[in-house]
Amino acid sequence: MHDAINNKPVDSPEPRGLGRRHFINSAALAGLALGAAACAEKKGEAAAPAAASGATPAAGDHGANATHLKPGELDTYYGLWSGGHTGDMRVLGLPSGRELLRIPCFVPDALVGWGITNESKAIMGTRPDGSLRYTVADTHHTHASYKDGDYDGRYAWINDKINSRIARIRLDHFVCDKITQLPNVQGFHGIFPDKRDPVDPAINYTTRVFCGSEFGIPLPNTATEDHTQYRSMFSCVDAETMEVRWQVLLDGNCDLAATSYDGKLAATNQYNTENGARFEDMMSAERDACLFFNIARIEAAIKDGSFKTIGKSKVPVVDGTRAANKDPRTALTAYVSVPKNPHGVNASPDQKYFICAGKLSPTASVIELAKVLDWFDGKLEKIDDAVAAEVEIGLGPLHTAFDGRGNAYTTLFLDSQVVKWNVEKAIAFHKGDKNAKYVVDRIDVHYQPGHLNASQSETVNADGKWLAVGCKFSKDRYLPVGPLHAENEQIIDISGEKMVLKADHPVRGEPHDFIIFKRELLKPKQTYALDDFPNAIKDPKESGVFRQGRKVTVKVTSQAPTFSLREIKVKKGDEVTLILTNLDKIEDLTHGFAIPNYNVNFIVNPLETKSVTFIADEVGVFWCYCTHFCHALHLEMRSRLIVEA
Ligand code: K7E
Ligand code: CUA
Ligand code: CA
Repeated sequence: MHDAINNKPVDSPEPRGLGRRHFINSAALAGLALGAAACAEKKGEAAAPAAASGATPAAGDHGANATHLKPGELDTYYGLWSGGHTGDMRVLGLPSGRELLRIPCFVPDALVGWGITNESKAIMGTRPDGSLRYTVADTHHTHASYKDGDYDGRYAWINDKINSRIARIRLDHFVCDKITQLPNVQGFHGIFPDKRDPVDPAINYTTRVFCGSEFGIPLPNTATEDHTQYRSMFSCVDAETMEVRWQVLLDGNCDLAATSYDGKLAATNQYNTENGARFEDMMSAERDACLFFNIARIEAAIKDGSFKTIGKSKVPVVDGTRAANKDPRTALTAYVSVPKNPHGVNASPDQKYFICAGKLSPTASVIELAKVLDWFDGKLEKIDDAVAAEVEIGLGPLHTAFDGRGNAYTTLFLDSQVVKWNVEKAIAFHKGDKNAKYVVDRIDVHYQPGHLNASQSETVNADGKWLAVGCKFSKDRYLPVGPLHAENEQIIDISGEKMVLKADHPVRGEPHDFIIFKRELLKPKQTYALDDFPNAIKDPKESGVFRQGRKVTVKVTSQAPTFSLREIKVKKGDEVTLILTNLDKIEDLTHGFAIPNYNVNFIVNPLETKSVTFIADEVGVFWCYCTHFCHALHLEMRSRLIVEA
């Protein structure tokens, strides 16, 4: 074991309360007595390369496998990262690991004025008094839209686990354009877009996004303590309208989600299939499930009217519980048995398998998708015969990535390692070939990794070049900055047989899921078009202060280094809506607009229009100024708001 934490006795008093570190390690130790012994032997072969390669690239590290790019050199991959409970999405360049942008979606962002402007508030959702409905979020998973098995650069989605929301990001402007709250769901966790339609071959791109939910709740939600009435649901969101199309009632709690390349199957790893409400009860069963959804059948059942609705929601809900789906010929769902409390489920790029990681079991399960379809067709007697392998890989397996050469890379949370293993060899070993050496390599990471992903990993074009790992603990890797440590993201070269650790990057808490893909797949726009905004002020001559009773509309444009209005006069008590269009068309010429004491600041990018609404309740002169450096006379770029008594 790498650190004392893992050796802590399960029952030792935990002065800091039930921290996540204690939770995961003690839970795992409780469930792992056997596996731990088995894996201890394998540790001997572990990870010399990590220690040897270290975290600092050697001097002269350059060329195709360099992570340190020279000044002005561009990255070759984009990465879309969930921010964690900062509630936003991060955009990285890879392999450098440089953070290029944070895209606000669920929570306010002071840089761009997300949550301040009317346009962003309309997307985020407000209470009747105009205040934001939510200001916290916990983003875990981000995935992008597919076409023909690879990303098509249209959209990405990201989840908010706290308030059960899913946000869509437009990948042309890198902005959030829609947010949907899932009804009757708590602990919304895994998401995955479908890769094509299960029925219509012409639809070879994403039209649905699947959403798991982790916490069972009473349906409809009432204050009952009887946890036998608590259920989770799996939801399908329309990729275009962002409306919830349907939901499936389940046994157990969803963790991650995966989709097949043929569009026919989606799956979530289910833990707590015993439906316990308390910690101990959630781990009482030795086995849980990878739960498969037959998408075509679910949608046919809804078309036939075989559904109910729950509470105020109009979303059709079908019954996906075990008891209701015993007959394979009519089943909407199939529960494939996997060891207790599984976590990640990932689709291999050869399109054949879903890999389930054991979390509390030191194993990975390989499920063959063709066999799951056979079961639904009545051609496979036992659904568990779809399991092609269940092999030991190490302690605390969470998430799996792929290199397109038949190898899988799984994070081992407790071992603080990434293990590289060969899927076909694991299958051979499971079938009885005890000479099949399926573990190819192990590498130490620092420390306790959650998600990992490889370049193009979950696409048909997995290219096996780079692997990034989101470590939850950095401990000694950075200068100490008080009790809150940076998280540690590490970049590993996986182009060879052995993994090579290339770089450490500190990151603000906290990393979860991400994807890495070739930069050619995106065509970002550098400016807006005036017509993108119905309220655009197309000519500075249209500027002015327009009054309708107590409602005042202020129309302003910006062109470096001036705003079109030098003075804006309103009266105390007016409801002021200020619309600002940036008429500068040049790339990277962004202005800001701040109003002292009125809690207003937002930016307008080239040809972008935004608006804010506030009550002018304080009399006086307020220097509105440009907050975003735009010009040599940026500091002079001002306008006076004069609020008269
Ligand atoms: Cu493993 Cu929420 Cu994807 Cu984080 S989950 S690590
Ligand atoms: Cu305009 Cu700074
Ligand atoms: Ca941490």
